[in-house]
Amino acid sequence: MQPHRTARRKTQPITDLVFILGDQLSPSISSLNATSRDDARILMAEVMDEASYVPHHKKKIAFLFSAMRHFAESLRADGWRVDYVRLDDDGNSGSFTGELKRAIERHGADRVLVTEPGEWRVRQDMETWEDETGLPVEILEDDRFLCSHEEFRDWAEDRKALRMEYFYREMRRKTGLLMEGDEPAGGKWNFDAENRKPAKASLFMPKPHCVKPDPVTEEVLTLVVDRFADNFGDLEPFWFAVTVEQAEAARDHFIAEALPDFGDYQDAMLAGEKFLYHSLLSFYINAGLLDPLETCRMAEEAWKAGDAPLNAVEGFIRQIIGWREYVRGIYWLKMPDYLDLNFFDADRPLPDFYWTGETDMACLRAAITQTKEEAYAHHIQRLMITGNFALLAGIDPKAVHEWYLAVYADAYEWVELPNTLGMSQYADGGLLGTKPYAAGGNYISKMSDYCNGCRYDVKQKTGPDACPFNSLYWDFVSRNADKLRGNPRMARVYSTWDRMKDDRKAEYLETAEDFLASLNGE
Ligand code: FAD
Ligand code: DLZ
Ligand code: SF4
Repeated sequence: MQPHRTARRKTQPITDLVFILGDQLSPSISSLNATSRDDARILMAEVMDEASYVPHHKKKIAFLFSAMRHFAESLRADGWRVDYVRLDDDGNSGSFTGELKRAIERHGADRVLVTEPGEWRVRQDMETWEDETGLPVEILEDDRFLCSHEEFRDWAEDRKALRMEYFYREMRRKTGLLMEGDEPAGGKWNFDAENRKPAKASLFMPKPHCVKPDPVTEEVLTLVVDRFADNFGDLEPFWFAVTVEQAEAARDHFIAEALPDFGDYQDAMLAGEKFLYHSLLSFYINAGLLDPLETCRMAEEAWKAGDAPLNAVEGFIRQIIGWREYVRGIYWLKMPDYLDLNFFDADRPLPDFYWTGETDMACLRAAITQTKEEAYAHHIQRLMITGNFALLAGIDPKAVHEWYLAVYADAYEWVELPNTLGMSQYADGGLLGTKPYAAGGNYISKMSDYCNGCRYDVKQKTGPDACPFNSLYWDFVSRNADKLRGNPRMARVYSTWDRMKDDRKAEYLETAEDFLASLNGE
């Protein structure tokens, strides 16, 4: 960063208005790198449009606003001139465009600088800014990502299938992460086969890194109580990191305490253990407080130092330079049409219990209750509990998408939509996955201990006490036969279904029908 120079500041005309959005809280964001302290006025704004385009979890709003306020302070301390507009400030227009126009009225400017946004809808707004303001608007690439939109398009061009695994190998080669010359460290690109162990409750389970709210956060918490009282989720206890330094401490904590077991238990679920060996870093990476590549390099260092095994470190790095980059590529390649895809024509409304957690199904109750409490659930809960249920029950994928976008503190459409609509709901017909992530109760019983405390019996297949996932699974298979039968990865499933006696099939379908009719009191 450049040294702080104040002497010439007051008389110098401002030339650059730099708009930093709430998920651009990175000290080296491209919009800042394109200007200087002498030439720039920074704008940051809490706006109602962003705070309400879905009914965000209270913790998500509190996290973003507190992190934004802290980031503005750190920029000021570093010599930048910052206009920070609070949600309740007089005259707040409620929108990015409105706040940009007001800032230009206040200060004048020769040009607007902004880093490209994560979300399509914001990009659409940004494209109108030159007309709205009469100023040149430079939309700069977001170089916090390894793969630009152009690079992803080049990679995707002419490929029949856009498989993450091949994209990931490109990213390994590009970064040199876990590479030994041209070969992957340990002789394999992917160690997932070793990563499917069910977890056991342990005295040594890592605890999350919690940060006590400071006065800035306390003020934001009061604002959220006042303005977002009816939103989903518990505001307190609030434990998120809200500064770069605090997020870095959370990362150090993860690398020391949980990374070594991250691989082994990546797919495990345990009642009463909300976090297991996951990193809880997505909030910070997505908001910009942590640099993704630096985070991967630190994990790689832990492996090199012998502090974490290769299967754990490879698995962790794959999620970040593989999945995270890949879903962003897919989002920008396929939007805006992606949002409306609905391969199965699913149209059932989202059951109320997604907002309350009030259901007899212990696995769903646990995943949703912890989502309410923490604005967090780990990947397998999102994919194989709430996602799997919505898929089997034929819930409208857009309603499912809007739920995920609202309830998780790490949710921005660029990352949430491909994960939900694509990976979890197969609404894109198999662009992201080779087959739907659909599973009956057996899978949940194998990977978790939820079934022990459930009013349903996972071993019963049909009837009022049978685990609903069992009948819903076959109902899903039967209902979507015309769309899935041709998929080679579904061949065994359809051969089992075809061999099943008709009265057995009818029992499954009746049980599923009764259960579905009971959702939302149909
Ligand atoms: P860890 O398990 O510790 O993983 C490490 C890091 O890898 C994460 O912090 C994250 O940055 C990255 N990562 C892992 N899996 C993915 C993935 N599939 N896509 C992108 N990045 C990944 N992730 C989000 O960041 N925001 C979302 O809104 C989001 N919505 C999801 C919705 C559904 C239906 C599903 C199935 C997954 C979703 N994910 C989302 C991916 C994943 O569940 C979260 O990234 C992860 O649970 C965050 O917790 P963690 O930091 O403890 O992750
Ligand atoms: C998520 C969010 C919320 C809740 N509020 C704001 C806000 O008031 N101001 C802001 O700049 N950003 C906010 N964000 C993050 C934006 O929604 C995000 O920057 C865009 O969706 C682009 O990805
Ligand atoms: Fe979930 Fe079925 Fe197990 Fe109950 S029995 S916890 S509904 S998988």
